[in-house]
Amino acid sequence: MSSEFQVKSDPELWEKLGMDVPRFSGMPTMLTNAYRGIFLSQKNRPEAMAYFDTMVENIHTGRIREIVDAKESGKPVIGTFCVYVPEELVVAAGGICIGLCGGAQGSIADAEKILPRNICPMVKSAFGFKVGKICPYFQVVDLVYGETTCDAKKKTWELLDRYVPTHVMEIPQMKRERDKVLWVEEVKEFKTAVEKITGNTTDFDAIAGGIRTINAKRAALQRLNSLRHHNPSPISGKDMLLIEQIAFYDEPVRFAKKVHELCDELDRRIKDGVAVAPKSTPRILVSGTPMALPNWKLHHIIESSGAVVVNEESCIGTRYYKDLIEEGSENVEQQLERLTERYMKIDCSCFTPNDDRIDQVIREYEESAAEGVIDYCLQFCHTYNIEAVKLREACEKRGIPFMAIETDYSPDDVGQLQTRVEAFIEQIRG
Ligand code: BJ8
Repeated sequence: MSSEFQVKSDPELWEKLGMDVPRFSGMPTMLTNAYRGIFLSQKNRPEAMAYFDTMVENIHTGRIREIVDAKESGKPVIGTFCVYVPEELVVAAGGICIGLCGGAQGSIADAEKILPRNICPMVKSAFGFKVGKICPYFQVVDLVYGETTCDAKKKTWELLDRYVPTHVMEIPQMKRERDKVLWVEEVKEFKTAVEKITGNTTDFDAIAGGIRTINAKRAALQRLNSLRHHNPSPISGKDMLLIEQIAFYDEPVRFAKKVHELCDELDRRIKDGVAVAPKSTPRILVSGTPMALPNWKLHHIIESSGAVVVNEESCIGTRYYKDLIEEGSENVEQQLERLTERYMKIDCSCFTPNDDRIDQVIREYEESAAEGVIDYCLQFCHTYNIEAVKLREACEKRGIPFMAIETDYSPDDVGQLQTRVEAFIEQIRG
């Protein structure tokens, strides 16, 4: 596939979406080269990865066309930046939900013309995509729904609203009974906003359908993650991360089906002893801040240094799919309560206290038979950075090798990170 792989272009479509076409036209070649080097150079990939390769080839064309067609048939598109915004309700209302977090260095300079430099690269990258008109997903959304998780995000939404209608969901910072009361109210307000834009009422059956669809997507990812925990690993960490990223822009029913097809292949691989690395390969759990497309920097460093990533404790990872919504509610009120309860289990460091997350990392470490933890923190993300102190203590107490990394999207520190990661892997090898 490597030589034929080509990220596709569609200047006519991009023009129609109001993009900066001359500037964006170099992007497919850049992405093609990066993808060939990082993904297609891997040995012994599962054959079912072909679907996800195709999703990357069509990332700026085929998938966008599908979304535009759906829009034209009356399905509005809602963009989100956080796994606290309930996509079940978008699906219930007949809309399309797209994750808009930015993982590229290329849009940072656009953002820095307006935003301060010393804020999280994920926020800058997303904002830069919109102001530079260099992301077809941002161009296609009807509205975006932000949240009040971290300071960088919640203040950026005020500015983003100048470019695209931006609603904000208040996410409490604690998880007491009274916070749950507020949270359920916020979920109801979100439901109303989604209904308004879609023009559809989300009744009991529609919500039940939305919950079933997204539960099925999360369950497929759970199955995949538990298969990839097998030692020796039947799939690389890079491929797993890619699938976790695609989960935020693919059509959910098709995506779940393709994930199950991959799982069936991994089942066979495990039975036949087929793996991407020998059993003796050091196994790393990566925890921390999310890695939005096309941020493959740390995984590529780890896996080209002779280790394999066996788990992502991240919102583009297990935090997104570890919990399902209990089905079988009797009325809409109960559906929304159960939905909120599920969302309240997400253990983002924006909450205080957040000790559940520390326990969760240790649990995932054990389940994935990992041999070391690399905690990944995007620059200027204070909550994850400070929470790394507790995570380090918990790991050290159990004798788990631990390393914290703080970085951004620039390639400048790759050499230095590579040296540190190699030393960490040597420490695991003993
Ligand atoms: S639930 S992790 S998706 S807020 S990394 S922008 S917190 S400064 S992404 Fe997140 Fe929701 Fe939490 Fe997950 Fe701010 Fe930190 Fe940047 Fe972050």
